[in-house]
Amino acid sequence: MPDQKRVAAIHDISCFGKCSLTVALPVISAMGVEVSAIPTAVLSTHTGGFTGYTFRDLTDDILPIVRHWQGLGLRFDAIYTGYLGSLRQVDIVLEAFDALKGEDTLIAVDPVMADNGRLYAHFPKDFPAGMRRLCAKADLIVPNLTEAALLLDEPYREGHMERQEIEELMCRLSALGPRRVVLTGVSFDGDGLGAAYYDADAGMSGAHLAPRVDGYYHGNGDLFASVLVGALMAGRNLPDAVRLSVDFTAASIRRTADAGTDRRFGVNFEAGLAGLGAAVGLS
Ligand code: PXL
Repeated sequence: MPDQKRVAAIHDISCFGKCSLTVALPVISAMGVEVSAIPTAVLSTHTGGFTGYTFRDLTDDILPIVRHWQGLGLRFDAIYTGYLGSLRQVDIVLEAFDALKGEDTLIAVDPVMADNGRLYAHFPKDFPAGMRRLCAKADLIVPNLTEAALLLDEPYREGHMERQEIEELMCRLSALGPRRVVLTGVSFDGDGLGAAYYDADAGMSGAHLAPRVDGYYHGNGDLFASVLVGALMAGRNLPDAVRLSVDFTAASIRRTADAGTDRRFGVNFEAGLAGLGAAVGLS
């Protein structure tokens, strides 16, 4: 048996509407990887399309959790961050990195803050600058195209891009600090949608696309990044992990579209979890 990997996942809990921790926990666990959770906020639903949701900010709870874990001598193979509850959490999460990371810990930052050209509700205008500081300390970042533009302080461009433009974009993102970049929501033509990857150390880049399903499905960025982190922890290399994440996310969206489920509720990934485990060698 390979040694048991352990991930610390730092995201919100949206009590309804599958995203963040309610996706990261089952998905990474299904890949045979242990996940511990640090909730950044608790909301009755996510903020994408619902109104009247509750929002409990847990900024002041993060470091006490981290210090307790530190006292227990816990070690993590990856620290994986997503939606933060406040700008102040950037510095707190940076402290958490220092407190919890070992020599080989993968720091994976999904700079969750925007999509379709717009910042999510609640985030102040200077949030992207905070996220940039967090990304600078990451080994791997997983932005979508809107987040990439905000991180680089460049205008967001809708639609398809040339392969070379995508590669240059990933190089500029890597120059912020992370050696590996996985960019989501990439398309080179009308039919395919997926992700591109860049590894500065290996001098390697590429992309994997799946057939496009029209419409915006909430939580699919969290699903993608969770599969990616789980696959890397399960020993897959970056191109294989990206391929698995694109295909799993696309299949989950397709299932949801076929069922006609409300797009705000999150995608049906549950039906694919056993296959995901099998894909990383679990029986
Ligand atoms: O899926 C990203 C996300 C996570 N958590 C919360 C959100 C969003 C996107 O809107 O609102 C609370």
